[in-house]
Amino acid sequence: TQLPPSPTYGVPLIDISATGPGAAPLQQVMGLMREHGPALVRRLHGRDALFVADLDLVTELADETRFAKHIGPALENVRAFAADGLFTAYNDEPNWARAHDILMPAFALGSMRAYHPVMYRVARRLVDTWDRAAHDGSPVDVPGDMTRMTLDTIGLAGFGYDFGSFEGSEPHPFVESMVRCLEWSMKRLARTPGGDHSAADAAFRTDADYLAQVVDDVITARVRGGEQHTDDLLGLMLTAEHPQGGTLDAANIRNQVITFLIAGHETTSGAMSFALYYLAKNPAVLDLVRREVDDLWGDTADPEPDFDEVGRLTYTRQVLNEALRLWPTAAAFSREAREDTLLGGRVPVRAGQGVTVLAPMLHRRPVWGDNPERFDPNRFTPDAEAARSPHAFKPFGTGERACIGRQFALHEATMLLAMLVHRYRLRDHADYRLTVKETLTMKPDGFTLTLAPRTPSDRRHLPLPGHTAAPEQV
Ligand code: FDE
Repeated sequence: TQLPPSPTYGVPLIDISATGPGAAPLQQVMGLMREHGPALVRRLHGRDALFVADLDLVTELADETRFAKHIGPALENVRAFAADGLFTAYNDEPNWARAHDILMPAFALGSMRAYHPVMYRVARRLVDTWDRAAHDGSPVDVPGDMTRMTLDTIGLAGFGYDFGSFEGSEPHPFVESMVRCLEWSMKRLARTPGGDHSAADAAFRTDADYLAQVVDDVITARVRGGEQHTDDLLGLMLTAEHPQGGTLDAANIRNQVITFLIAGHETTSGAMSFALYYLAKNPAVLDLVRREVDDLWGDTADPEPDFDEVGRLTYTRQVLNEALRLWPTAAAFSREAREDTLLGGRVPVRAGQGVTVLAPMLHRRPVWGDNPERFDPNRFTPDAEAARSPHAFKPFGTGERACIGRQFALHEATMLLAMLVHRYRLRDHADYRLTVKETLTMKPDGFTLTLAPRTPSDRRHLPLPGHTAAPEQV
């Protein structure tokens, strides 16, 4: 089934126009790569897209002297509602560098200390909701609740705005509009030429206008409040001056807020959902996380993690990384050649042409060993990481356009996972079979768990196999 390389591209070319990309376009490319190898061109209605997952090629693409971030067709569509926000700005748009320089300090590791109390407060909202479900024996909607939590967290930590997502039974209408906007961006890629899409486009406009309206309300509330917040994202954007002069204009601030609300919550909630999925399916791993959290908090019924404790949850962090390896929730990012070049000495790439890195397949390459599908957090011990190329793992993109929210997402997610594992027994009551839903980001679709409170006797651990008791001190 291996196609010969096409003369134009030097890699196999697969035309999917007959079936289209379906509801899971990235998983379709994963399938094509399993069949045809880790570099291929996918042709759809005459539009060609080069996808790669080979470690050597990704290593080349990470070279900032030869390649830069590319705004491909998917991000071009997202620009229809996020414009020149950080994620979708062109490299040479002046607002990218301006906003990047102003906002970087707000995302440095030290700044997480300032967000920690809010992250904890929102994590408690989730725990209160899950306590009720544990009490009733009713299942919890894992990705749904994770999304409630991450939206409230970025809203409060970033902009002092409370979405109150745990109050109603439906997601906040902002989320529904945002998901529809992302879906529109994705489905637009699959359009057949000549079709009439005016109804979809009009519905998209309504949703995009609503997003802008909510954000304008957030900003107005802050400006009216008159308090001098300078410690969150919105405060910085409204007040901070760039070292070389100039502040962000109102339209750009709106684009940044929309960007952070999108980027800061869909991806992080997916990551926590996949991590819980793998914990529910891997009792031995779950047991190791339990040991870590029980060592920290013992039988304390309601531990309140402090900032430094979250940094000590190293195994829990490894679990998250391993979940992001198998299902990096922002699964693809694109690079473009600065000048005409040969990728890997064989694939011609013209200046400005995009190349998309498919992270879930990069994360299954031979550098990950013989059984890359196996969930194994020991792949992320410090020794294992030091022995591996830094380009083998790219869930946060690469280079100067890599994820600015990485520490934010990891702190939030590590704390929540640890709190949940400390508090509940997780029951895979429905014998869940993983199906991954794509809305530009990835999530386990329809994943539910039932919960039971853990008791003090649950927390009395047997010695680890292979560990002998320390000799008695005399
Ligand atoms: C970014 C990002 C990226 C890159 C993309 C490209 O290249 O195109 C990626 C891959 C990512 N990101 C991923 C992720 C994951 C997770 C979990 C996250 N992410 C999270 C988060 C949070 C927040 C807040 C964020 N995030 C944000 C962001 C931003 C703003 C950006 C853009 C940057 C620049 O500058 O460009 C990103 N993120 Fe992320």
